Amino acid sequence: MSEWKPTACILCSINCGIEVLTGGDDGRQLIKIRGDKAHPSSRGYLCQKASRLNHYQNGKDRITSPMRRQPDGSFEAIDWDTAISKIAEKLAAVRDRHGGEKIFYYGGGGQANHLPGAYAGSTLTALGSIYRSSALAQEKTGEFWVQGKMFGAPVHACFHDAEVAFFLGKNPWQSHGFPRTRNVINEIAKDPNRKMVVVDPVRTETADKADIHLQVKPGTDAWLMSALAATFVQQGWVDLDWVGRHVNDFEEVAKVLQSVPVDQNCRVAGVSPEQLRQTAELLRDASSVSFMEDLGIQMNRHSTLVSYLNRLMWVLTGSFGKAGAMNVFNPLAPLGVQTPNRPAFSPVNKAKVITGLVPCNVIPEEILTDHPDRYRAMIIESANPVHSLADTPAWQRALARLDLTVTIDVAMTETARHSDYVLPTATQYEKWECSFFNLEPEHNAFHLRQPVMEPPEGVLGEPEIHARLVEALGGVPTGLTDQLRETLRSQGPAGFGMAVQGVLKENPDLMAMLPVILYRTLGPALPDGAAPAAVLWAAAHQFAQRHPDSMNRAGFEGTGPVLGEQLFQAMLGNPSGVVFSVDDPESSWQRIRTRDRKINAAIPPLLEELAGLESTAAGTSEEYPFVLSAGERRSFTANTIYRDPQWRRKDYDGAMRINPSDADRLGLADGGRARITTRRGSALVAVEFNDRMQAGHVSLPNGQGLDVAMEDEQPRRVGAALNELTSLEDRDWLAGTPWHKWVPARIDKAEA
Ligand SMILES: Nc1nc2c(c(=O)[nH]1)N[C@H]1C(S)=C(S)[C@@H](COP(=O)(O)OP(=O)(O)OC[C@H]3O[C@@H](n4cnc5c(=O)[nH]c(N)nc54)[C@H](O)[C@@H]3O)O[C@H]1N2
Ligand SMILES: Nc1nc2c(c(=O)[nH]1)N[C@H]1C(S)=C(S)[C@@H](COP(=O)(O)OP(=O)(O)OC[C@H]3O[C@@H](n4cnc5c(=O)[nH]c(N)nc54)[C@H](O)[C@@H]3O)O[C@H]1N2
Ligand code: SF4
Ligand SMILES: [Mo]
Repeated sequence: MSEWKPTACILCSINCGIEVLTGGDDGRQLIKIRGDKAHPSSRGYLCQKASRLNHYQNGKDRITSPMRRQPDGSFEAIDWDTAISKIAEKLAAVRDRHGGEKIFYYGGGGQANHLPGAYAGSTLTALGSIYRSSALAQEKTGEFWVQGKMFGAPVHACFHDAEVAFFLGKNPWQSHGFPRTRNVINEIAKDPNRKMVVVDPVRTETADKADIHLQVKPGTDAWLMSALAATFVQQGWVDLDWVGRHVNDFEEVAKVLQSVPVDQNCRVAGVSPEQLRQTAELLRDASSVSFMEDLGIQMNRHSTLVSYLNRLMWVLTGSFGKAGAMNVFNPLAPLGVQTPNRPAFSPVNKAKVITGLVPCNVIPEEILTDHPDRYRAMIIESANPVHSLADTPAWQRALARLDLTVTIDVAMTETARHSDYVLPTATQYEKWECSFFNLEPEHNAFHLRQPVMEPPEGVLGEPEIHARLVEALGGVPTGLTDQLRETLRSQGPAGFGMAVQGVLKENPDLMAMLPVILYRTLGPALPDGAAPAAVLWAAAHQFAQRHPDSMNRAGFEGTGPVLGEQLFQAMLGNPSGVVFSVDDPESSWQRIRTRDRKINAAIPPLLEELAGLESTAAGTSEEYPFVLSAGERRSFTANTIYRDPQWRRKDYDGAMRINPSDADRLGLADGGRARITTRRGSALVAVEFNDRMQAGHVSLPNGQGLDVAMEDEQPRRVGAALNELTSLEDRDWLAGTPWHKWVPARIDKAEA
């Protein structure tokens, strides 16, 4: 008899706890899904997307054997030993001929599977690879850069007890972004003492619930947000005593804001000065404000500047280090692959590498060149860059140019089809997995998920793939793992811990190999096949060392290795997740990592960009009169995790939304077709009349237009593949993040 098994939804960064019933003819279907009330942060909450997870688990493009591309472009199935030895041999050849730094790594984890990234560090170190990237470098790196300069620590909102919630280019009703999102939004909307502000050109579902909707013109947030910030300075509303105690170099910022032409900027942004003033007064009078920005500004013009202006608003309203405001959180482990060597710039374009990530838009340029430092090989894991990153044709050309591309995925994706080798891995319901999206300042929870079924024959988990690659590359000294396994057997965890420390002390270079070493030593000794969790042993001990007080408040007792061991055991023993860190908001002031624990307000290059804003914003042209938002989160989008379009209950074709007045003028029919053309490409799209859109602005949903195998047919495409319409060069000057929300476009009636 089947029983409810705890796991998580893997469709967005919130990773709500779920319980599933497995069954069906082969016993491998997720036949029922419900929210897990025992999950510490989601507490039973789910949105409409989770009930369809069987479309991921039993997706049509699933692969269950390593595949090698033949000269004619078709794929042959090969066995694992051949795959690992050939791949290791070819990667080693690139390393020996051109240098390991020519081997690029992309991915490492999607919305919920972050263990691959933790193990990949070992493989990359064995190869001497140092350049890498992930989807974060096409959305969050500008934000990370500003965050680092101003706070030196990660900060997140506390919406559950904020008096005012401020959403900037973010539609949390659809995209989520904090636990139990819709419940929290509804609570704020219902409470007469709490308010919500939304900055969005579209009247979104979130805007429907807001007290103030600043319906900005697309791409003009820099003007709007600088006018908002300037109002505080020009009206003398800044609490100078607070600023004096907590902020460095405020005068430099105030000087620039003093000369911002507020009314003129309002005109550029299409927002009335009265509404701006009303917003400023609301923020001024609030006891606490929590802010959240997202793709609406991060994939747009002046994106890093707007991330900065957002943070200046935290400063101007005193919204840091208190309940309901912005606060520092303690991540369990850093996101992404960690290796010792972190370059500051990319090798060819000298693009800024932020938090270890090369800007996604730069990568193809650094392959499609004759520069001697170009990348020569690529390992892609848990990501579909050919489809998901700007300029799909450039990515296809780039992968063709490489000596070798290896992709690790559950499915035959658009990227896999352009790879030399494809390694099939277990789905997230077939293996131990976890996410490091643990971003809560007050009660931070971690969820180690157990498999709910065995993987099919022929696939391996990523930790095993990396261990085999490392071994084939000779990355771990022979005998070391045997020796450590023996120590663990004879001396238990404490003796093992000391032995590991001894090994690392003697040979610090082995630090990056630790994940694979732990997987092969501690791993087999863990109960229920939990070997993939072995790397978390190190994460738990490191966390306990850094944040013993936060752990004590979360109910863990003691200090040092005892505390670390307790945390690791708590992860293994709580299949619905565990709270590992509890902090009060005021302690944010002790946890920011700037010189003197004050916020650094001045970022000179961004103040310069601000001072240089023109009196008009970049506009569209006669040739391309519309602004296309290329990638909107809707009720039935989930990146490319669900490949089969059948999962969608609504919006099967992923329609282009257009204001009815524009549509009428162009002679389009609701439910009909249109052709959309950008400087880069063109696509046929379904048309949806939608008065939530302002005139001149159209949107297409993200993650559509996949080439999916449909029952014995050739791959068939449903919806538009957006990145055939986007360009590499349309990107932020500082962070290199793309302007997907601001793509000039032309729309024509499609001939039937
Ligand atoms: N349903 C669903 N949820 C998801 C995902 C999914 O695919 N589907 N993906 C997840 C991922 S990976 C991410 S990164 C998040 C992203 O989550 P969000 O950033 O919230 O999602 P988007 O819909 O891409 O963009 C947010 C808003 O930006 C607005 N916008 C467009 N142009 C502008 C502009 O010029 N200025 C301003 N201020 N706003 C503008 C859009 O109208 C939109 O409402 O969602 C996550 N959650
Ligand atoms: N134009 C435009 N482009 C966009 C966006 C946009 O708004 N507009 N949004 C962007 C954003 S914010 C993001 S985050 C990216 C997302 O784009 P990607 O980084 O490509 O991520 P996903 O679409 O989530 O797909 C992840 C891949 O992981 C695979 N996978 C699933 N489970 C596992 C597993 O357990 N192991 C392995 N190895 N693989 C697995 C899936 O099959 C899929 O191929 O798209 C970006 N692209
Ligand atoms: S997609 Fe919905 S159910 Fe799934 S994790 Fe995100 S909010 Fe939760
Ligand atoms: Mo994302």
